[in-house]
Amino acid sequence: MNKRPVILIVDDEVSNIEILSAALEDDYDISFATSADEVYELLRNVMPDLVLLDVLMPGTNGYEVCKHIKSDSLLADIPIIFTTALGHEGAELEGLALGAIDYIAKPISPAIVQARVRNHLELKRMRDQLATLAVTDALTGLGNRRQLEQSLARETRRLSVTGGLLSVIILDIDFFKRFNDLYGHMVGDRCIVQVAATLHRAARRAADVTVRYGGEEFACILPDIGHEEAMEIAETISMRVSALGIPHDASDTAAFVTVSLGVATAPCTLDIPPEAWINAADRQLYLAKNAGRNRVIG
Ligand code: GH3
Ligand code: MG
Ligand code: MG
Ligand code: MG
Repeated sequence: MNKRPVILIVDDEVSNIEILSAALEDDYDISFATSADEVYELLRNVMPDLVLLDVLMPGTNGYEVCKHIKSDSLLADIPIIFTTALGHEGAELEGLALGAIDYIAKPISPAIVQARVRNHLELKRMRDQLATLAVTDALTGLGNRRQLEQSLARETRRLSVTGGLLSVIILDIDFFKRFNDLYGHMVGDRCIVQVAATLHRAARRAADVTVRYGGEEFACILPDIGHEEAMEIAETISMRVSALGIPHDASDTAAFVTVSLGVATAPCTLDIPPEAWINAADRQLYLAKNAGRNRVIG
């Protein structure tokens, strides 16, 4: 069952909250706050899909709340609609300039609120879908190269603060051009999907990121994993791909599809660029290929 969207209503007047809730509660789960302090508290616990935000409140006003939400990278994508009795152009412009998506004048019309909320939630859903598609590989469902770059940048930054280790595994299918030539491109695609699924199962902690970053090349980003453990994961992947038993009569290494893997591990510091892990793992992969393929080097 799909979870109902959560709408956070912020208004210092309880009667306004009641009117807005009545208009929306049939379709959405409602959270509410009557002051900025309550909003900050709530945002940490509830991740609303949309915020209806009053401007005039005692203490911190709605504009300040909007700025706060927009400056927090975890919250910045939440659409904000101002609802206020300040019926002049300047007030509306200020709200929109701060990043609010819309502005509804009080007294509100329930039908208009329903329609605008529905439209903005639909736009948000499509934006989120697009953002996911932009980092997903269409053939395998793994992350793509853009995902690799984003995740590496994020994890190296995060681990620089905690002083953690980062391991990266790069994997390349052996003699895959010959495989395509012998069995055809469609069978080749199916082989890529099977290798991807094997990789995904082997690196499945929430923090692990697995991507297809080239035609038959994959990478695993393994935060807080040391070299020994990364080598074990790579060996497991190698064994499991062989165990798939995908016939490959044109391979020099075995009668079935095999892979070569390169592993690199280093503690994160701000002066090491993210691509250094890829370059290092790539060098190990190159050595694995030259040493005869179907092996892990790290
Ligand atoms: P090596 O053992 O040295 O890696 O040899 P290789 O033939 O696997 O390496 P190379 O990088 O020269 O060739 C990769 C081949 O992968 C080329 C192409 O035929 C195939 N390939 C790349 N992308 C795709 C894809 O999306 N689908 C299929 N079926 N094949 C692909
Ligand atoms: Mg008010
Ligand atoms: Mg290749
Ligand atoms: Mg290859």
